[in-house]
Amino acid sequence: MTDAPPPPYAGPQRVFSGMQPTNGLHLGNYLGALQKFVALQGKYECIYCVVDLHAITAGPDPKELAAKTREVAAAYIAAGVDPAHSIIFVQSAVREHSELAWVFNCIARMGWLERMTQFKDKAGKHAERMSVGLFDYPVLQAADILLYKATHVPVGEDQKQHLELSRDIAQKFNNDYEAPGFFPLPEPLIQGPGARIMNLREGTKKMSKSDPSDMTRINLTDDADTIMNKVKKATTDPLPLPETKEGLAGRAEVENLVGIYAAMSERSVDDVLLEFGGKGFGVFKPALAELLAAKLAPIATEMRRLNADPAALDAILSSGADRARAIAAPIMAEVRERVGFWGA
Ligand code: AQP
Repeated sequence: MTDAPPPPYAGPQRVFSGMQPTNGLHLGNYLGALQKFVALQGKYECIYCVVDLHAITAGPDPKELAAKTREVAAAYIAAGVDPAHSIIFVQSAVREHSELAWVFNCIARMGWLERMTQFKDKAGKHAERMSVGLFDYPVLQAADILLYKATHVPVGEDQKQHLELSRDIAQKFNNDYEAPGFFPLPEPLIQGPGARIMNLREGTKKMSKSDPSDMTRINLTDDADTIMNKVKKATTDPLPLPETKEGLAGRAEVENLVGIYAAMSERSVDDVLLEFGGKGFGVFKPALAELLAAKLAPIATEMRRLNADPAALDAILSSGADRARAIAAPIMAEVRERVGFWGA
């Protein structure tokens, strides 16, 4: 006799995602994740978090953390996340994130975490000098998602492996605590032309907040002159743009710029090459910079307006934390009960 498969998760469909307030958001964060945050509203109940517990793995200045946290919340709203519908809140304001992360620390295996390529990339040759928090980051991420029993997680491609770990943790918890179907196995929502935006100087590295050079990324708050300067200085090669997608093979930096143009103009790469194929970067780069400046300017303006009123942002974040806690607390109470904690 074979065991029947565990029942599928039968709870509500819910979206959860977050971004770290380590530095201002960039075009990769926008195209890889934030644009999807906005598009998913109306289709799902959406919960968007500013993940400050994650940010302290990078040791930010405590005097700046709260301001940077508000800035990420402002970016969410300026890009189109509506706080009247979606929940926007700060991770550290809902203590259950840390509590569930500890339970998951006792579920996840060292071998699972040792395979995480993002830790290897961030630690480089100095893993032994890194904080335990940076190593443990994907376990906290699993807790963030599963604390709300989220079923869908919009992220960039770099987060695919972490999402697989979240699924493994959910499944092992369900098995270990004889709770079939208790946690959903969250689905990453990664597809789309902006899933992996690369560094403007090195097409093999992803665009990142923590890169020491600001010239490697387009920030959401960059003005038109800054964008033009960064795009003009972006690495390319002496050849003209190819006529077809196949011609981008082996030209990572060019592929990245064409991909950005396609994503920002909501056109296909083929369509962009139909217009620019055979032309030089003297034509393409200014067109790309102008497109970026036109699309990002309204977001930057709205971010400035929101950042000028920190009390209003705090009110949104407090109400978001109350709404998040109302979902998280009963789920955490059930976890405590299943784990067998005293008083649960
Ligand atoms: N280059 C990228 N292309 C597409 N998506 C990206 N994301 C990040 N970089 C790119 C997505 O943005 C979301 C927020 O990520 P995060 O704040 O948790 O940090 P991260 O993934 O580590 O991104 P950064 O910008 O590189 O931050 P630092 O330098 O602080 O580590 C995620 O959905 C991510 O996939």
